[in-house]
Amino acid sequence: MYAQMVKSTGQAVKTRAEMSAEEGRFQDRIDAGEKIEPKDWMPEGYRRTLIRQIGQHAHSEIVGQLPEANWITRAPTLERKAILLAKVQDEAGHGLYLYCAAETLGVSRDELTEMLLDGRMKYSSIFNYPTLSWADMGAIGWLVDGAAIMNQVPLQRCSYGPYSRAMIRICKEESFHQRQGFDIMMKMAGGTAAQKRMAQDALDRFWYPALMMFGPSDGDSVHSAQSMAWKIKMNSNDELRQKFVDQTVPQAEFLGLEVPDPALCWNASRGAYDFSQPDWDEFFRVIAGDGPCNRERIAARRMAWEDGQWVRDGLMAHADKARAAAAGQEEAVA
Ligand code: BYC
Repeated sequence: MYAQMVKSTGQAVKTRAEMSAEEGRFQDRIDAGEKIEPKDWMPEGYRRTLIRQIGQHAHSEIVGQLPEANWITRAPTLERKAILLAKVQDEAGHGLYLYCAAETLGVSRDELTEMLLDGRMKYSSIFNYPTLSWADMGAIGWLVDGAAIMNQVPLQRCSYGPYSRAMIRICKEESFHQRQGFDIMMKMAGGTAAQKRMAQDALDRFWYPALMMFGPSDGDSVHSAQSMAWKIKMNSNDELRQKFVDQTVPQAEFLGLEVPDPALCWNASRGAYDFSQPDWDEFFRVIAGDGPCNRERIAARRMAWEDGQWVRDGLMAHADKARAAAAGQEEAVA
């Protein structure tokens, strides 16, 4: 039933003249900055695009727990372990708010999960890279959560009410995550020579994957034009990538680390850094399922889904019994 919804909506944006009267009124509401709520009329493409984006975002939060969970038992101190555990739990919470937001559009969490497991829905490319050392926990918090915030702060103002409201809480928590990552990097970069090398190695491995999180270059972004017209997306991929680079390079300098890009330099006339693009062939391979950890991540999600089947069955059986008991009581009263 929902196979259609994940099909690309990358068609040309309709002009006013091409819109039906209903579509025109809907676009007026968007242009006026009104929030669209679940029971409001919306074009089918708007609904499908939101399900795709919110669903993929939810999957990213859930799959995103895996690379960090890998380090919970190996965190260097009890304090670091407690902090990392809390962060990973926060990501689970983000996934749940986002699944709830997607459910308001008429898709169930089961359907979304099945689409993730059979490859019809994606999750962020970043989580297909392995976490090889403790410094990677610092790099993920600093760079990955940093990129996530850059992308998600504007989404607090997006046009769909439930998504924008979910973003407000998520962004608050992501800010804490970013700071804890930067704090790990400060400790590592200011530590022994070996610790500093670990921090640099983590930056070397996560820099370009972090830049890929913003999606392909604007010229290759099939959804941007329509999503921006509908305010499902507030900025283009390249705009946010540039903002991220401009914000992060001075932070790397403060840490005494080197961004792994020989072409990186300040462009005074643009008031921004010039930088090298990531390897886009690698990006497209990773999102097509052929990254370093894609198979491992999906296998972990499949195992969790199958292992949890008895819990879902038990809850359904309990709900059926409660419904039958309530119906029996009503009959007795009548
Ligand atoms: N990874 O037309 P485009 C987090 C796909 S943070 C995988 O530009 P769109 C977290 C795209 O889906 C990460 N796929 O697409 C942080 C499309 O394929 P489909 C999650 C990607 O949607 C820390 C195709 O490429 N954040 O969760 O306009 C700890 C063409 O791209 C990626 C969000 O999801 C990618 N990096 O723009 C724990 C934020 N980039 O769908 C967790 C909300 C592109 O046609 N999402 N693709 O098969 C967005 O803002 C937008 O969806 C994107 C992509 C900017 C990501």
